[in-house]
Amino acid sequence: MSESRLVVALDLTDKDRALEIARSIGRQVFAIKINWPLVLAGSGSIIGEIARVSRVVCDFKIADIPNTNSIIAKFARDQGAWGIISHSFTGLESLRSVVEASGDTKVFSVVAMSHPGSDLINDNYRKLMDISERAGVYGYIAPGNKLSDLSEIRKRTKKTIMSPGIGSQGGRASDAIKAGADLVIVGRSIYESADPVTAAEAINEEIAKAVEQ
Ligand code: U5P
Repeated sequence: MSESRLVVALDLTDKDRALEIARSIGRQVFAIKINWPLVLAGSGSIIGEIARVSRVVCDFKIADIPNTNSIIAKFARDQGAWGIISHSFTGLESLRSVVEASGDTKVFSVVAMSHPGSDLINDNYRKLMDISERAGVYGYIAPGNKLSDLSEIRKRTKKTIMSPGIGSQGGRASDAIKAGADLVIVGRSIYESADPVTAAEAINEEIAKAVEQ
């Protein structure tokens, strides 16, 4: 079977449960994404702990001045993060500081979001992609539940697109893949499930079928 395209978001504040899920699904997913809830519940060392069982994407949506951005990005890199998510609306200097401090850790910039009310960002994806290209990002975050935005962004880049908005936010993994996502992010539909391993497997199968079509 080809490699999974599933990135599981573990937005839990129960560190033990998060580690339990990470250890059980680590080998069947592309990566595990961690966000502020899990880091604030424990410490940044959770990045390294999860990195032992899976690639880790740090979804810190970095959005500050260049110096602060560099400190955050370097921390994630030093803990062993495979990827890091940054905002781009703060401008070229801020995003470039993330790219420079990340070293081999891959930087994904947010150019459109999945939630209601994200129009301010989504209406500006062209400008945000321009900033991101100049900063040298590795890939993009674009919504898997807003397929017209996702496919417009796909048309403008060959870079890796990672898409949230699947399951609890109404999107379908297969639709997001067909609209141009390379990787799909799924959180609650997996970590709130009674059986996260089976839930992740079902999404892997749905994606594999969509890729074959
Ligand atoms: N996320 C979004 N939408 C975005 C950018 C990031 O949902 O536009 C993140 C959320 O912060 C969460 C995950 O960590 O992706 C989606 O979780 P869920 O809705 O699948 O539970």
